[in-house]
Amino acid sequence: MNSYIEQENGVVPAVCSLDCPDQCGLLLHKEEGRIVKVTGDPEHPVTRGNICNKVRKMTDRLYDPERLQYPMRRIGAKGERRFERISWDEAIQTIAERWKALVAEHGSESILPYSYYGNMGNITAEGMDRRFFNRLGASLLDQTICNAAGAAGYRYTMGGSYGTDPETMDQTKLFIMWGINTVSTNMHQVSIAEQARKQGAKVVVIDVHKNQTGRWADWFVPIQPGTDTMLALGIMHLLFAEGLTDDAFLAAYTVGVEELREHVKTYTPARVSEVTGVPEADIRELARLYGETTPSCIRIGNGLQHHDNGGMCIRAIACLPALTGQWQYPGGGALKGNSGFLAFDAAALQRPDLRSNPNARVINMNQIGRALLQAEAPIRSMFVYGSNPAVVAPDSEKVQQGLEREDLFTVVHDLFLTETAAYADIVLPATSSYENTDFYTSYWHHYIQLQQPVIQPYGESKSNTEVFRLLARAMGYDEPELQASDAELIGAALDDAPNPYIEEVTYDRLAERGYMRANRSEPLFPGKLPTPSGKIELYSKRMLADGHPPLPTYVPLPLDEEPYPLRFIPGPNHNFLNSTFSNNATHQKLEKQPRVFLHPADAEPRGIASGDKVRLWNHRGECVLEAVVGDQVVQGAVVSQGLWSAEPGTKRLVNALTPDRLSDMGGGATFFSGRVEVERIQAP
Ligand SMILES: Nc1nc2c(c(=O)[nH]1)N[C@H]1C(S)=C(S)[C@@H](COP(=O)(O)OP(=O)(O)OC[C@H]3O[C@@H](n4cnc5c(=O)[nH]c(N)nc54)[C@H](O)[C@@H]3O)O[C@H]1N2
Ligand SMILES: Nc1nc2c(c(=O)[nH]1)N[C@H]1C(S)=C(S)[C@@H](COP(=O)(O)OP(=O)(O)OC[C@H]3O[C@@H](n4cnc5c(=O)[nH]c(N)nc54)[C@H](O)[C@@H]3O)O[C@H]1N2
Ligand code: SF4
Ligand SMILES: [Mo]
Repeated sequence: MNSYIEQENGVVPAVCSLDCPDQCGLLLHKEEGRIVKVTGDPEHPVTRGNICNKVRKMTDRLYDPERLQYPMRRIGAKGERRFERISWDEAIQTIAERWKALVAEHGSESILPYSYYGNMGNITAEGMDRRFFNRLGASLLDQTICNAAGAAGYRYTMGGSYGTDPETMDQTKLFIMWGINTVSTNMHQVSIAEQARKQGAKVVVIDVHKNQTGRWADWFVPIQPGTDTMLALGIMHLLFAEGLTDDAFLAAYTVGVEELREHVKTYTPARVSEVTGVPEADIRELARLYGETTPSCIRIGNGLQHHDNGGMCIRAIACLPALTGQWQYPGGGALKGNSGFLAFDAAALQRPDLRSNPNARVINMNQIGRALLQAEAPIRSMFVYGSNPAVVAPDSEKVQQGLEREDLFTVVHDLFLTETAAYADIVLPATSSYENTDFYTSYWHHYIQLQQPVIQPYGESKSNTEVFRLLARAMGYDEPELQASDAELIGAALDDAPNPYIEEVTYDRLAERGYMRANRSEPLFPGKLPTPSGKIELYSKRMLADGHPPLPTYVPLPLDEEPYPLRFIPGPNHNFLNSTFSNNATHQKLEKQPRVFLHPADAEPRGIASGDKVRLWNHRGECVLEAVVGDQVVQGAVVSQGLWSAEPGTKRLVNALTPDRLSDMGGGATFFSGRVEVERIQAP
């Protein structure tokens, strides 16, 4: 099994471990035991040898001189970045002793794991760690930072994370890229659309910002932030009014069509135009184009759901393909995510039955700042891995205050001394995904891939699974489940998974073949959806029971707690992956500067011109960026790109400004619903 590691030279297969829908097949080129080049694997059926620029430059991150090599203990003040080297034994003993004392004195809930998908490997991100923290009885983390609102909204309509298979989209005739910056965030969706374009397909992009994706579109539709539900309802109104619906499909596969038909009568083009800023004629043209083109596919992005009304927005858009019966056609439908097809046996992997504290409290990760500052039953220790909350979590001033607490015992396991690790008491070095065994399930295409170790662990670094095995031993937990090997963990997740789409997938077969496809991916129809009715729910009783309007309904964004004039949309950028790469010189150089885009009508009254340094602020914090003035962004919104590293002396943490309110559904984040003021500052 260790053959790739032992191979000093040559080219070996791998999978990209980053939190990106494409989940590319890679080739790692080795010389003298080191990876010297990363390219795409032309054999991968979907990604076909093309990879993004940031991962082509991955070796600069893997072998960055700043990469952590050994465990460390803090010797300066929190945040000061002064540490000294310690042994693994000492690190693990220190953590175990501290945790034993906390459990005895304050209960196991005083300990909180904080993690996300810095490495998408399933046993790394949600495997042995879950077993360990279940046994410990720690507080649970609700992992809501990415797609919780949208997943909940889509589930009300469709029952689960099931969408169009990208491999059928060469047949698609109309793509609507809705709130997604595909060119940067899902590049193979662009390649597939390009293929379809050669057969005459059209691409529409609906966004608040005409970024690289908007510029690539055949038709760019600018829209006011947070008003997309209104546009979806306006399209529904016109589809019904103009007889463009597929009534046979609606009768067979949906519930609530008559209620919806009646409900959308009030969403007239005039009303929709007033709210969205999309001209009436464009709304009519868009509805007609959508109603008359088959197959069409809506690629639903994350931009929509990072708003207070984001769950409902995805819920509403997910109704559209049903109205024109798109699910019947290869290449038709919508794609928010496809993780349902590759769902593995999470209970067998994570073992919730090991929970020593079945009633452990749940902390929403979007409110980690608040949670760390709460006086009642305080969190006394936090273990952070696969995430960088000091940069990525909303309302970062609060997060920082929490991390500064002298009485908080913080452990960070990462490849780098991140902004979060700067506050740690103990820092543990993590292996990269190319040093580990794991299995990867895309949330966009239909392939499962196995990663086997390709290089030796860097310095003294260890994988997540190994760290939790060590901690289990040091805590005195003798359950054999806490010492399971990586192969056993993968087997538990896959071998008897209760998911018909992967019934053939086992660890052994995967090890033999490298990757495997979900064995049935298309027959959403005719078939039974995992909704209460088994059909697409245009009207949802479950929503009513959960306190939501049962039909898609437009709810305006709140003004924010304080009435600042501009809506701030701080999304990701092209060359970083969330905050990953933001600390690597190569990738920083590719992005040059953190910038903010303003409409001339917002910039001129403030005396702001392109190139000016500007200060953005609100009641939560401030941030200094370089202005770009132009009508590529809608009036009233300011857009930044990238979660830049918070190097000492800089003020470029965009999350200093973002709200930690939760969205309408799923406890999701509202990164894009905050408001700010902007002013020009003189260059120093
Ligand atoms: N290069 C790169 N790729 C990535 C990532 C990365 O950081 N860098 N991150 C990965 C992760 S974890 C995720 S979740 C995805 C996210 O990638 P996407 O799904 O593309 O989501 P975002 O980039 O957050 O937002 C997409 C677009 O929504 C727009 N938007 C914001 N508010 C609204 C609105 O109210 N209405 C409309 N119509 N548009 C709006 C923004 O301007 C932006 O262009 O990308 C993944 N891929
Ligand atoms: N303003 C704003 N904020 C956002 C977003 C936005 O669009 N705007 N997007 C949000 C979204 S969609 C997401 S998904 C989150 C993502 O937020 P995070 O999940 O925190 O993602 P990263 O910033 O990439 O940090 C991942 C960390 O994991 C580390 N890591 C990688 N592999 C391993 C491993 O094997 N083991 C361990 N222990 N560590 C590892 C990396 O070095 C890196 O420091 O950010 C959210 N924050
Ligand atoms: S980040 Fe995305 S596009 Fe780039 S190599 Fe990884 S999976 Fe492919
Ligand atoms: Mo995400």
